[in-house]
Amino acid sequence: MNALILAAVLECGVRLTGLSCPATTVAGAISSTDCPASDGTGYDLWQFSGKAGDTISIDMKSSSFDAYLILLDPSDVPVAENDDVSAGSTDSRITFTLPTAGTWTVVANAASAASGDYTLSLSCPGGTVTRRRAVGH
Ligand SMILES: [Ca+2]
Repeated sequence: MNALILAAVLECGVRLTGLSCPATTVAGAISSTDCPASDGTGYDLWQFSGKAGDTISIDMKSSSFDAYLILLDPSDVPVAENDDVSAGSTDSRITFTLPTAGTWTVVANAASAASGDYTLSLSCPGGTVTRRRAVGH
């Protein structure tokens, strides 16, 4: 779906938990019983807690359907979306630097009406070591 039609999504979507930093992979399924978006595509909403300044990566993979990802900020405003990670793949990836801490939501979606299993991975800066790049001013 396009992020422009998210209003209907947020009205009926249950927020799933299980994604967390520094790295998690969850399994899910888009089914015909999901609350559909207005374009007929199914989706799941996955929450995670993010820290300001973290550059996170989200990967959605499916062998059953064409994956589509949207990232919502803590106010449910779409801030990033991706259909295909590369020309040769229908999987999706978002890499994004979180400007604020809070509860972010991943919309795991299909690019067109379809159903099937998928995996969703979250990767955040790991460990307790703070890495800072020196800046020249
Ligand atoms: Ca795709």
